[in-house]
Amino acid sequence: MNSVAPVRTIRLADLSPEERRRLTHRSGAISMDVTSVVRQIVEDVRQKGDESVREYTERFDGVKLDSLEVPRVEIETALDRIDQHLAEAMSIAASNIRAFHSAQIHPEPVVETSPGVKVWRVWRPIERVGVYVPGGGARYPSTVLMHAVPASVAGCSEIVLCTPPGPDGKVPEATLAAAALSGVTRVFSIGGAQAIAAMAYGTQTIPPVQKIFGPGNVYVTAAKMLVFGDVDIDKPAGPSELVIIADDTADPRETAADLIAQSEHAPDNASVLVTTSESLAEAVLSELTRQLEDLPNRDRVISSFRSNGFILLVEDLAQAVGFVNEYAPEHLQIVTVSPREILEGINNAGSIFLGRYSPVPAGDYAVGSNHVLPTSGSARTFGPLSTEEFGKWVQVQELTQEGLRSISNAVTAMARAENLEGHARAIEVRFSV
Ligand code: HSO
Ligand code: ZN
Repeated sequence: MNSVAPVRTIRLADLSPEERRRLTHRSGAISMDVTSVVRQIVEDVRQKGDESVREYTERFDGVKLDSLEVPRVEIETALDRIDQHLAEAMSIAASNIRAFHSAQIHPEPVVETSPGVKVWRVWRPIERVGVYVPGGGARYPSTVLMHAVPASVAGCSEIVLCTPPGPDGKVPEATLAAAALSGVTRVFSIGGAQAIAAMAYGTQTIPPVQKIFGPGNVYVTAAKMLVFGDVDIDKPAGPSELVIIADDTADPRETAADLIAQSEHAPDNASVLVTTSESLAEAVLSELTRQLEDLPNRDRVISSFRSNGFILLVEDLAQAVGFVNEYAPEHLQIVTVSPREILEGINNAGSIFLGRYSPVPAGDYAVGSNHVLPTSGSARTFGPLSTEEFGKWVQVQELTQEGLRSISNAVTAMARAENLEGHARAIEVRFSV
């Protein structure tokens, strides 16, 4: 091949510790400039409500909205107006997402820590949640499903969706259809930092929510960070990432297609192949060049490959596992002789796809697993979006007189050691005559 390689190839053994650190480090930091612009928007919306939301929508989205809210009837009829194949696809996806997310909350056992001392937890939903879904070039009805289905499974009573209006002032029909399928209660055609502020503080028409979810550009993310504290937020989403661990049993065509798929979301995505096989690496490079030729999103992929993509040659699969744990990818695909064996060693990854028939795009849409995942290395400490995040456990304790008596000395001794005489007396008063 005489064309330039679409991604660089690196040999792990050649890297200095510093180079290795740079390769695994991604930053989620937001610049001060963005934060100061967003602070103004958030303050304006907080003080002036709808009027300010309208002004910013006109300025940033270029549309003058009559009504910020999409009428209920438009949401309810959207499924009939979209292509029926798409409607069917979305309802399959929604039902698989519902099945998987319904299995995430189990009633917990009542634990009797001593005779007569019972403690347990009950699950309670967050009452009002907000979901932000980006617009612009990207249309993500799948992201509506990934948030709103778990929210409705959790039992949230108000699920508000905000998404920017298109140039015609409208929300895409497929987004409305996804809202209808997943139990969204109200849809507003507003976007950006102004939408986040509106959901955080409420306006004349937009109800305030208690937790805001959903991906967005840096302005949306900065707004979420600013309102955090007044409301809860999910984890900030960075550029999408995939690491594939492959040995010489992997198919180069499939591997190249998977790397390309993950890099077509935006020009800063990361697709990484970690392999023990030099011949696979070479074959993947020529496949990439070939498959990119007629890809509609080719420019984004090329730019992602240039900035964050690479092929890493390792000596054995143990080295591959070590590297993945350092990198902590959002998505990990394992295409080796025994993927489940490799799985045992993986500690840090958001969502793991085992074997050649488990490509990431299947999970993006229809497996039922969640596609909202920890990025930028946050898979070291966080997991995927789940039903749990739309509610909370509440702790309950119930003691009998004998139960309380049996632990009373433990309580009073510790209370007095902490100089909290009132605590001790609140126990003793129940046993004095
Ligand atoms: N791969 C993206 C999710 C997505 N893919 C949405 C298609 N639509 C981040 O996990
Ligand atoms: Zn995707």
